[in-house]
Amino acid sequence: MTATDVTDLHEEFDGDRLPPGQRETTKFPVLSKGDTPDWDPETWEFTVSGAVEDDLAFSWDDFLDLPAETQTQDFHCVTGWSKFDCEFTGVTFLDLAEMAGVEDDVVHVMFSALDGYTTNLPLDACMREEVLFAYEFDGDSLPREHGGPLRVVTPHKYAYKGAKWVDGVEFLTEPERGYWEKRGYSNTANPWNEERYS
Ligand SMILES: Nc1nc2c(c(=O)[nH]1)N[C@H]1C(S)=C(S)[C@@H](COP(=O)(O)O)O[C@H]1N2
Ligand SMILES: [Mo]
Repeated sequence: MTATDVTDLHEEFDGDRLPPGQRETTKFPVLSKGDTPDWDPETWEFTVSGAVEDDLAFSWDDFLDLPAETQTQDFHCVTGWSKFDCEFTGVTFLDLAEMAGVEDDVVHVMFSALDGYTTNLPLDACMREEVLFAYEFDGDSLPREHGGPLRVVTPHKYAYKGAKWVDGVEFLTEPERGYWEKRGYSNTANPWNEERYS
């Protein structure tokens, strides 16, 4: 699959490719609030719910049948490291939103994950081509510790906005805060504005 390069998105935020206060690493550190949760491909289910015309539920096989794309993206962790040129393959948020039919009064989105993690974003921060539900990294299955089987990637935000082990997306008519947003991380998380903590 040919990759779409979205590593120029920093231009939209009037910033350098390396956001302020970040240092580049070629490693891919693991940051999780706890252990990597188990998952069973036979029983795993990914749901799209909330203020949508059609609730959706996908088995693992169904999810893999959805149209996918590959993008080259940068990854910015709030703890200060950035990793350039990550190749992620997955389903776009835009495609899933289109399938579900987002109702007019939706303003916000909550992602939930197998380890109990949650994270939130305004709808307009999700309706962007680079927000992916990714299941491959650099041509292989997404490593379990990095969120396999499925994670969200948000290269326009610090990486805590991308839920690893994601298994649910809920469309909301009021903003709500997720796991780290309730514990002092920035709700907005723009790396070029150093929105780290609130
Ligand atoms: N489900 C889940 N997603 C998560 C986390 C987590 O603990 N659980 N940690 C977040 C944080 S704080 C960061 S920095 C990134 C780290 O992703 P990585 O471990 O692949 O580097 O995942 C985010 N997504
Ligand atoms: Mo993080």
